[in-house]
Amino acid sequence: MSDIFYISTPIYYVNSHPHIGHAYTTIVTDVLTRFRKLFGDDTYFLTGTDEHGQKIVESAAKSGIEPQEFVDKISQEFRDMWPQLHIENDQFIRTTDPEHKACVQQILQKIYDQGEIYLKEYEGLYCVGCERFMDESELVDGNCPDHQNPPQLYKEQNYFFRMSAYQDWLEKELAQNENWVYPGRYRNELTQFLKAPLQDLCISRPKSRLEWGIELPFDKNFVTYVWFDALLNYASALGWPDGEKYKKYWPNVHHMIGKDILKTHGIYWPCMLKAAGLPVFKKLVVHGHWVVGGSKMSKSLGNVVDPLAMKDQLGVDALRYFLLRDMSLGEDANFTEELAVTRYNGDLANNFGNLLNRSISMSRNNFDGCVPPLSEVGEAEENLRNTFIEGVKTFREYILAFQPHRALEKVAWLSSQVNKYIDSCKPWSLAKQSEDRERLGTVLYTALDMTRILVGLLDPVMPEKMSEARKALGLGTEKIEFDKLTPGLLESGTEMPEPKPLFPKMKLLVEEKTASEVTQTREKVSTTADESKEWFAFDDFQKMELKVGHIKTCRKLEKSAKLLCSEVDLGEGRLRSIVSGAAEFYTAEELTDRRVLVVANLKPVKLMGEVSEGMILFSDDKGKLVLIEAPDHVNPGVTVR
Ligand code: ME8
Repeated sequence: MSDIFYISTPIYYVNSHPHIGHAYTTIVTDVLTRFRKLFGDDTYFLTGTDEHGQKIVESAAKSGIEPQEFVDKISQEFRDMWPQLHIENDQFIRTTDPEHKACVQQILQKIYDQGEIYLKEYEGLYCVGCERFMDESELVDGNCPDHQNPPQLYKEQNYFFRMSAYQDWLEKELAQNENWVYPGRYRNELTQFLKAPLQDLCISRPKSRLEWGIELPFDKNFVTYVWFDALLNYASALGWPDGEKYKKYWPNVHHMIGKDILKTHGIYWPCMLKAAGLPVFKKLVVHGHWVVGGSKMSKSLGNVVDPLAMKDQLGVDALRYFLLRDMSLGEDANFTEELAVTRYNGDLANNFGNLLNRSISMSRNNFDGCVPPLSEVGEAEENLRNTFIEGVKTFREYILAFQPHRALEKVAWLSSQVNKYIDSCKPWSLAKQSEDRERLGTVLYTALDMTRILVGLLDPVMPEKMSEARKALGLGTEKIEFDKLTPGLLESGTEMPEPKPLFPKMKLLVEEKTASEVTQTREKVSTTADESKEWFAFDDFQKMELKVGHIKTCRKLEKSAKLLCSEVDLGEGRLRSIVSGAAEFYTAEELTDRRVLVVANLKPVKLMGEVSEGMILFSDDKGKLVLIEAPDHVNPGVTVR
């Protein structure tokens, strides 16, 4: 039976134009939806725009037009952009849609009738950028840290939702459900936040100050607070309470969001759902931010990346690939054109594109333009086939675990394995001897067949390019079903048209440094070494044994809030037990199956009763630990230098 998979993006504010951050969230959601479809699930993908609130009114005023005309225009920009990025959402919701407004009013009335909304005089500091009241402790030098300006002081009567009443319930939900929020460290952030008493939530704005919003059904003098309105889009879009889509897809809801809106989705939203009597969503998936050249994207810095300009430069599918491959979902990532081009050349042009091109060309040249016959299969073919069977399985697990970056790393590795196989079998030499013809056919068939599997795995990420790749392999335009992504299913004798390079090499925009420039820089560094620092010699460094390890299993140490104990394969024929202080940042499940760097010759110690025989390396950013990973294709036990 197929699973139900409903996934949403945030609905984006229409106070500014779509940028690469919005594009990333929507592309990653699109890719995950396409994969789930490929796996046979019944999917529904929602995105849209958030159109009420003070900041929209201010932006409309700056443009000199009425709010309605303004939101129509910018919402249309988002709507028009998505197909250009090969995004296939099932629905695009706007919070100015009449059906959404009716739903918000119905839910407000329901909660009001239960006595969970009350009126009170309130004084507070309001940040228009965040569209929320802020606590003084959140400010930095009197400014909102995200928007760099001071919040405004408001003293007014407002309606409040008794959110505080849900604190205990929410704490329990978070504690009981390890997988509710992914990655686990965002769950820890929420748990941490709940250590302070939860305040009731102000859910109205007086019309005397703001008219642009959904009127409260129980008081005409107020409109609804924009976040209370916006969050409900996830249910209103499906036709809550009795729409067919609602009945089918709720509560199999997965919300994909950026880390900036963790609090509204991880605290406000579950409390609102609980109060309204709706089952709570299934999973909150939180990704990090793209930073540009090391800085946060912002209009004032002039570094906001336009997805359409990037698409024109890289091509849509290569842009989608880069965004998914280079951001470890959950972490921040750097966006530069150079990184994008380097990734393109490395993974797409030199690795996969080259594989596709050379397998087709050699087969066409030697077998009348067709897929060659497969003869006797040897050890090399058996090994490659098994690697692919295992690889496809792992790939699927990564997708189901919301780790598309790891899935794509796997594909790049599989592709390089086929290239290595071709290099070691040397079909160009086999082609010279007529007695090697059968062997030549087997090698080229195997290369083409594995390439076909890679095309199937890459299809949800690069739909247009993979449609071209299928044509190049003579497969026609139909997508390859997931259960056909197994070796041996390519038909010998299939005609293949003359290949055109799918990913022609791209020029780096910034010239690479020449070898002599690099050396000069090194020399400079060595002469400017800080004398006051305590340096140690290279020989000392060599005393340390650094190795690649593969975490086979991991568990939390019950007696400790901070410690995790991993069983690590270091290629020694046994597993080492290593304790790390990372439980605040990673769950045991998240660390399992990672390739890591290990200090292998640390003297064993006992920590909380567990022997620890080494140290797993993390970067430590002011106390925040981030795992340092080795690529999947490096074997356990390999030395790190
Ligand atoms: O917050 N990197 O809308 P918004 C990655 N309307 N993703 C980014 C990003 C970056 N640098 N910048 C933005 C709102 N995003 C509310 C949401 S939902 C009920 C209401 C993405 O236009 C990321 O998904 O400010 C982030 O959470 C979202 O855009 C914020 O979009």
